[in-house]
Amino acid sequence: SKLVASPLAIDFNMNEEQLLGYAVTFDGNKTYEVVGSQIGDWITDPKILKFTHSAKRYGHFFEIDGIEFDTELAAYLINAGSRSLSLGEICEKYLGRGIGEGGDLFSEFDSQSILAIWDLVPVLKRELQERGMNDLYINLENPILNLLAKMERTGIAVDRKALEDEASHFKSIVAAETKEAHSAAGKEFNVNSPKQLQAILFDDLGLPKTKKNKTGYTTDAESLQWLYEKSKHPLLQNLLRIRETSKLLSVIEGLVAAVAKDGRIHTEFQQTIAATGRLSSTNPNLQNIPVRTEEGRRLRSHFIPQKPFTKLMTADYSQIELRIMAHLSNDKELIEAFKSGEDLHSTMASLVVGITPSEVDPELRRRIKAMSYGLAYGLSAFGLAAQLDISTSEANELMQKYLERFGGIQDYLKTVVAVAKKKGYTETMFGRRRYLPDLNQDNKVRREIAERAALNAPMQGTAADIIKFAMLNFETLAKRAGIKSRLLLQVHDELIFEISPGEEDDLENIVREAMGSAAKLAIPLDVNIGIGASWAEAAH
Ligand code: DCT
Ligand code: MG
Repeated sequence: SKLVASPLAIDFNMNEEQLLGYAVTFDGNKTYEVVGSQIGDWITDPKILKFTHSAKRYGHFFEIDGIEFDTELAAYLINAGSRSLSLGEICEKYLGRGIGEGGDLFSEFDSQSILAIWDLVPVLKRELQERGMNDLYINLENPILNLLAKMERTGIAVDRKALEDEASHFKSIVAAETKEAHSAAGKEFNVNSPKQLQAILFDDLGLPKTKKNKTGYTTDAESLQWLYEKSKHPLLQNLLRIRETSKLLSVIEGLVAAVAKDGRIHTEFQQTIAATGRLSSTNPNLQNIPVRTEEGRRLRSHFIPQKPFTKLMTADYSQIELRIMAHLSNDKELIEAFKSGEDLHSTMASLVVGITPSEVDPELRRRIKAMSYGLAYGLSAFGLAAQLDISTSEANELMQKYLERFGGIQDYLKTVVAVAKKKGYTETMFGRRRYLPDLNQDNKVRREIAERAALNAPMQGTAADIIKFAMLNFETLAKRAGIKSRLLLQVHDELIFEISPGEEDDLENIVREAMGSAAKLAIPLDVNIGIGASWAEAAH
């Protein structure tokens, strides 16, 4: 360690799983290249400050500490909508020079990369500073990079055998349904071929035509559902079940393939993809396992604790986007509705229609709830109409009434778009920006998409910021308390923990504190916690 000067810029060369070497510079002039899979203890020394590019990609495999600045992460924060975050692209953009063509670590190219990282640091720091995002970078995104890498290395245990059994189970359903589909159609055909499907449905069976597309008429799941309701032809039931089951099957196969030697799945969290600031999960995607279906819950039951850990805990924020909407819009009625402690959606529905909450029927509650989330997520009147199965004019009318009643929300949403148009970007409570150049587009379709993005980016983005702060709070509090229980996953507004024997109560207190204190809103953040022998059992 003593021989390594700080700060240093470092770049790694890896194959699938092994480090092949690395390059460093201590001054931006001279570069040092080292071959081999060994690095000294200094790589985990937090006092040896490092400049990196895309450090989490490496942190997925081995521990790196002391990352002071990551050029990919900073470039993402500066312009979260950018798809061009490779070192070459940001080097072109901010330094006006290239880093050469390909080559491995030990060529000219890589001394250029390492020098590019070094030179980019002050430039990107200035860009962050100018946008007022220094604190967000230092206090949130940079520490989250390290935490996500640690969570990825930890992974989550699964019952591989049970997942394999699920795969066989769903395979046999697909096979049986395919057989039935063939007999319903009166001949064998490839159920996955849109072309053959079109011939059977529209030519052979003469069923009503769906929407036109490039190859004829669409056969997507939604159209098949429509066609089933229209015709009640049994073939469509088989086809729909095949679609649903195949999707689940591919999720399961993805999970099975991802089980590592340690019996755990190590997803990769994408920190620099979503323009809102949300995380996504890939290889495999653990954020898209169906939540609401019986089958989805069964898949979650195969995510389990591994010795010496004994249970899993899930903790999620309830209605976080709506709480943020209440806070940002400062709508008195919405804040009251939250504070009244009665059922939020019924209370809101009663206010919109002018009846008492107890008079609100489930359908009205559902509509108002969809309305609220629609606003928070940037759904159009058209999308709302489709979701509620009502006409667009009915949806518009509902939205009108809703916004009249919650005038603060209406004012807020108008202001958000107007301000974003003027500034060119939206901001979260914590200063995360999203640039939306299309807000000043002449093209109406593109402009309206940008307007909806402007509406929901502050709410979704603030929710993303808050849960990230909660994760960091947890790390601090858990370390201070000396507990061994650990954070495994983040699924949007939910965190999943693995519990060390005897720590249930301590963990619950820490998690409540960490999540509850992540932001000060006009109404408190509400956290639900569940404990169980699997992810499904821990859900609530
Ligand atoms: N959701 C959505 N649009 C809807 C309904 C739900 O986007 N029409 C999303 C956002 C919240 C998340 O799903 C969880 O859904 P619920 O638990 O149904 O929401 P809730 O506000 O907790 O309502 P409830 O009191 O009915 O559980
Ligand atoms: Mg709920």
